[in-house]
Amino acid sequence: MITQPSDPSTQHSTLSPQSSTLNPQHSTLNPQHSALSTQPSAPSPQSSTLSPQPSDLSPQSSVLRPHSLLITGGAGFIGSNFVHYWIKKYQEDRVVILDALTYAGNPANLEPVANHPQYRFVHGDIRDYDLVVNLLQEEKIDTIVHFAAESHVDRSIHGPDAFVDTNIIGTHTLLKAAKKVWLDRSSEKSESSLIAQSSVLSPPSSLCRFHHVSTDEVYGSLGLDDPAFSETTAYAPNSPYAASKAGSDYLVRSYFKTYGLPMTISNCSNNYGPYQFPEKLIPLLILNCLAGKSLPIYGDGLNIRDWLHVDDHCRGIDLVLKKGTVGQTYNIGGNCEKTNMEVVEAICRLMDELSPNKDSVPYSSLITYVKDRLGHDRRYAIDANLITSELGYAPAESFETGLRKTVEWYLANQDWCQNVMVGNYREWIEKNYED
Ligand code: NAD
Ligand code: TDX
Repeated sequence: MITQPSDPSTQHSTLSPQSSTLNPQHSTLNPQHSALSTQPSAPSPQSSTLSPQPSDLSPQSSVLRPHSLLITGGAGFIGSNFVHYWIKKYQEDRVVILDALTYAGNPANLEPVANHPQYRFVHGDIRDYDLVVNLLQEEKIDTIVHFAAESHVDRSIHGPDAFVDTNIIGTHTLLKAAKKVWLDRSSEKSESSLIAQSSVLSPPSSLCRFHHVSTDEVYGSLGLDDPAFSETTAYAPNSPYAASKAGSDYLVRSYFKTYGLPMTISNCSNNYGPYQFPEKLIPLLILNCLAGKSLPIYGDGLNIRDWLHVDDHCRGIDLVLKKGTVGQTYNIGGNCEKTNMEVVEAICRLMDELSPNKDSVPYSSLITYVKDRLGHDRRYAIDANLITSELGYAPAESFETGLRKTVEWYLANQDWCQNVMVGNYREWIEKNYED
């Protein structure tokens, strides 16, 4: 059952477990794929650190060209930007979005691309194994880009359960489904017979990729003089959010090491850009400026984050999908460390310029120090040398250009802002800031 609805009210389909219709557009394999082999060699018995180790996984380079993508969490901030990015760049590819539309998921984020002929939205949960298996089969998915998660550190402090459920159980459900469709079937049949039957089966596993979108927070907190996080930095997650992402990373790694599921992981730094839910620092500050509300800065405001414009993150994932080494983790960063005070001051300056407050009082007068986040990590920094040297990655946006575009986007999209600052959002603000 494939839906190509034209109006938002019909965009969301749910799959029946029995669904088996195949999309005829994907009945042939791209000949470029036939040269690929991504099965790992036998895994080594021990690993020396907690984080995924390129050397003992025997990663294998390849050049892959996705054709049918399942994008989980595609109605959220980064996922929706990635959907926009992909549809614009690869117009012929099938793009299937699976999203449960939690408080953070918003169909409006996808409106600009919802009428694209290759777009399909499925309203469903990544923990629904039958749904995911059916989707992988029905759409002959060759690439899963897994964004769906509970993603806000402060919420994980108030209620960690949802983080374990979605980030760990949900990721594991996706892995099981991918193994079932891509690997268990492959082990029963030879590759050549699969290609012969490609009009009715999913692509062979050598053409498939499970890409897991993770975070730099799994590495813990740095001191001011510590070297930036590299792919071999030992994991030391400090919040329930970070621990749940670390758990999901380990599961993804284990499905490669144990079963040979072709995977890659990217651990990236703090994203910012359009469509970010205003519980996160940058949109929260912009919208509080507009509302004349205080700008809450936790602790002393000297915690450091590395800021990455979401378009640069999408470019990085694109490179990993197409050219990344199977079994490898890549750190993606913006090469842009800022204290939270530097961030709030930059936003206030931009707001003074682009939307001056009517009494011409500088927005910085709204800055208010509030009680610190529990377990607040002091500094994150990303060493992106691997993705730079191996895949040619470089961020295109500076913080100045990216932040200006972001402020402009929020100013130009007031309806979007008003529509998300209701219900759950108001309850959250009250709970987190007014306790
Ligand atoms: P987000 O909170 O904006 O969006 C998450 C999306 O996942 C929402 O659309 C939500 O509806 C969906 N979702 C949640 N639970 C689901 C479930 N059980 N089934 C299906 N869909 C579900 O998150 P984001 O900021 O876009 O982050 C995307 C990914 O990137 C996450 O995995 C996050 O850990 C990671 N990440 C984010 C950042 C950042 O700065 N935002 C940085 C590093 C890594
Ligand atoms: O009101 C606030 N005041 C404040 O001082 C908020 C919401 C945040 N902060 C601080 C906490 C952090 O030091 O700003 C910094 C950034 O906070 P968030 O926007 O909540 O991001 P962070 O906790 O760093 O996590 C983000 O980056 C890594 C994302 O939310 C994660 O999903 C991602 O994995």
